[in-house]
Amino acid sequence: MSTSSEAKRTFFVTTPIYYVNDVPHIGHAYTTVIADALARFQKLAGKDVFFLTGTDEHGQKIEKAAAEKGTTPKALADSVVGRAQGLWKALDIEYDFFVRTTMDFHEKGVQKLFQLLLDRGDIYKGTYKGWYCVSDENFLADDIPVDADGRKTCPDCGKKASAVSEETYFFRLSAYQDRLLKLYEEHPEFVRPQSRLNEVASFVRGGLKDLSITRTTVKWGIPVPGDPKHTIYVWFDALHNYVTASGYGWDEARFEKFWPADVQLVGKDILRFHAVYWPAFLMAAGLPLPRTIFSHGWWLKDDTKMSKSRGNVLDPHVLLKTFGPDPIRYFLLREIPIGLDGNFSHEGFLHRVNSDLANDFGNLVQRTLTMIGNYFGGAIEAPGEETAEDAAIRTEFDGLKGRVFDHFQACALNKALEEIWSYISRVNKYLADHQPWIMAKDPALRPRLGRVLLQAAAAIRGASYLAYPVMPRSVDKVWGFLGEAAGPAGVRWEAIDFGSFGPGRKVGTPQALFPRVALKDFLGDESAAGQDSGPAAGPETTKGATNMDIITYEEFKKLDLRVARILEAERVPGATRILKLKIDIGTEQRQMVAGVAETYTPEELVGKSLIVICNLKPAVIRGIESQAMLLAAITPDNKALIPFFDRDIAAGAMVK
Ligand code: ME8
Repeated sequence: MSTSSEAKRTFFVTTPIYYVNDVPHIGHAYTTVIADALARFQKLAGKDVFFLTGTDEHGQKIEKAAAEKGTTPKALADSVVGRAQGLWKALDIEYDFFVRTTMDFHEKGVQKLFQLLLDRGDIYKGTYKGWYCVSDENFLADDIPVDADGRKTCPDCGKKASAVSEETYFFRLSAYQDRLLKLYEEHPEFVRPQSRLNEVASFVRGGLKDLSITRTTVKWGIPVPGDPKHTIYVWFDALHNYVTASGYGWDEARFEKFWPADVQLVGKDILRFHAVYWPAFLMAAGLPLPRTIFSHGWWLKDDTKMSKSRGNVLDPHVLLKTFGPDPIRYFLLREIPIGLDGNFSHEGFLHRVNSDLANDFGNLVQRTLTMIGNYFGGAIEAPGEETAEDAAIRTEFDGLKGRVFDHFQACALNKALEEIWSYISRVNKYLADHQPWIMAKDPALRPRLGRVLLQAAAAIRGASYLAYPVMPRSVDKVWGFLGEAAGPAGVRWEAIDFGSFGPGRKVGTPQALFPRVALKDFLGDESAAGQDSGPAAGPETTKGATNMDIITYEEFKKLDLRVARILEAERVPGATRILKLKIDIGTEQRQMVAGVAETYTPEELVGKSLIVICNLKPAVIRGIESQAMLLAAITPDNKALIPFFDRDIAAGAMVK
C-alpha cells in the first residue's frame, strides 16, 4: 500500500480518461472540475501536485464511431481532443498532463506491462466465448440470460451485446480474489464512499473469473508484443494510463515522485474496473496501489443519466457563454456531495447562481467596496477599536478556515462551500445589523463605520480565498478589487489570516462578478413572451396604451433596429411554434429563433426582409442561441404576422 499522503509532500489526482467517440459534456466536466478543485486546494496547502487527465482512444467503440462518421479513429481522436482541451481551458481546468493512449510512451508502457505479466505467468493464452458490450467495452457476466432474439442485453447500458468467440490472452484475475478482499478489509479508504466499498467487496466475494485482455477482431488497439494479430483489450490499455503518464517506463524520476495516486476520481459506472481489475493488474506487476478510488454519482436530466447515447446531455458551452466558468464549477460542486446523484435543472442552476453568487457573495463584495470607496476614498486609515461583535467576525473566520481545510482534505467539497457561504451570510447580516449607510450620515461615527467596513472587507478577502479552489477566476477578481498585488494562488493556506487586510489598504472599484439572469431570459421557452422566441405572444394580444410606461425618445434610441434579410429558415425538431433563422443584418450574419412557425413555413420566409432588434441580450431557446428578435404583430388568435417591406431594401438599413 502507498505511503500515507499526509506524510507525502506530493498530491496526485486523476480523472478517468474520456472516450473520444464524442466531445465531453457536463457529466465529464463534473469529474474534471472536482479534480481541479482538489488540485488547486492541495497546491494552496503546499503540496507538489500532479493532476492528470486525458483521452481513451483505442478499442471497438472508437473504431465503430469513426467508421460511422466516415473518418479514421486517429482523425476522430485528434478532433475530439482539440475540442476537449478547449472546454477544459474554458472551465479553467489546470491539469498538469494530458495523456492520450495513442502516445508512444503509453503504448510502449502498456506492452512492457503486458510482457511482464506474461513472463510472470499472470497472463495465459486460451479461447473466449461469450458476449461483449461495445458501448461499455465490457464482457458480460455468464449468468445474464439470452433474450428472445437470441442476443444478450448489457445490464449497465441496456444495449444489445455482440457474441464473441475468439482466441485470447487471459489475465489470471481469479488468483487475486483473496488479495483484493484483504485490501478492502485492511484499507477501507481504498474505495470511497464507504457504501461503494461494500458493493465492490460483495462483487469480489461472489467469485472472480479470469479476464479476457486481448481481441483478434478489433484492429484499433495496441498490438500484443510478439503476437500482433491480437490487440490489447481497451480497459487493460486505458487503466495503465495512470502509471505510464506519470512516468512508468520513460520518466522514472517522475514516476517515483508521484505514483501512487492519492485520489482517482471515477463515475460509479466504471468503479468495478478501477476497484477490482486495476488493483489486480498493479499487484501482478508489483506496483504500489493508489490510495483511494473515489466514486462519484451521476448527473441526471429528468431522472435519467445524462449520456450522449440517450441524447439528454447538456452542452457546457451554452452555460459557459452566459455565465463563464465559475457558476458552473460552483453549482456542480455545491449541489451534491461526491458520491450521490444530482438532477440538473436549469431552474436549480439559476436559483443557486442568483441567490448564492449574485446576491449573497457578489452583492456583499459590491456593497462593501463601494462604501469604502464612497466614504473613505478607497482606504480606511483609522478604524475604531474592535468591539466584541467585530472580534466575533474575525475569530469565526479562524474556525471556518480550519473546518474548510478538513472538508477539502476529505474531498467534501459541498460541505466546504456550505461552510463558506454560511459565513458569507453571517457577514451580510453583520452589515445589515450595523447599517453603515446610516452611520455614514453621522461624522462622529466615522471610526466605527471604518471598523465595520474594514471587518467586512477582511472577511471577504478570507472567505474568497477559501473558495478559490472552486472559483479561481472570480476570486482573482475579488482580490484585484481588494487591492492585492497578486492573486490567491501564490498565498499558502497557513498564511491566510483575517488581519492581513489592515487599515490603510487602498481598494479599487468593484465590477459585477456574476450575471443575474432570469430563467425566462436564459432558457427561453416556446410559450414565453417577448425576447425569447421573438414575437410569440403571451396571453395579451392587444395592449392598451394605458398599461405601458411612457418612454422617452432617448430610451427608444437605444434599440438597434435594422433591416435583416432571411438567408435560411428551418424547423426545430420537437418544437411547433418556433423556427430557426439565419439572417443577414448588413454587417454580419446571425442566427435567431422566432415564434412564427404557426404562421409561416420556412420556405416562404427565405429571401424576405424584415425588421429585427440587434442589441437585445441573446437568449437560449431550446438549446439554440437567439441573437436577434424580429418584430411582428400578434393576431387575436395568437399568431405572429411579420410586417414585410413593399419594395426592395438592403439588409442592414437602419430603422427608426
Ligand atoms: O468510461 N454524470 O470514458 P467515458 C457524472 N474511457 N459523470 C459522468 C456522467 C454523468 N452523467 N457521464 C459521464 C470511460 N461522466 C473510459 C474511462 S479510465 C481508465 C477509462 C464521467 O468517456 C464519469 O467520470 O465514458 C465517468 O466515469 C466518465 O465520465 C466516463 O467517461
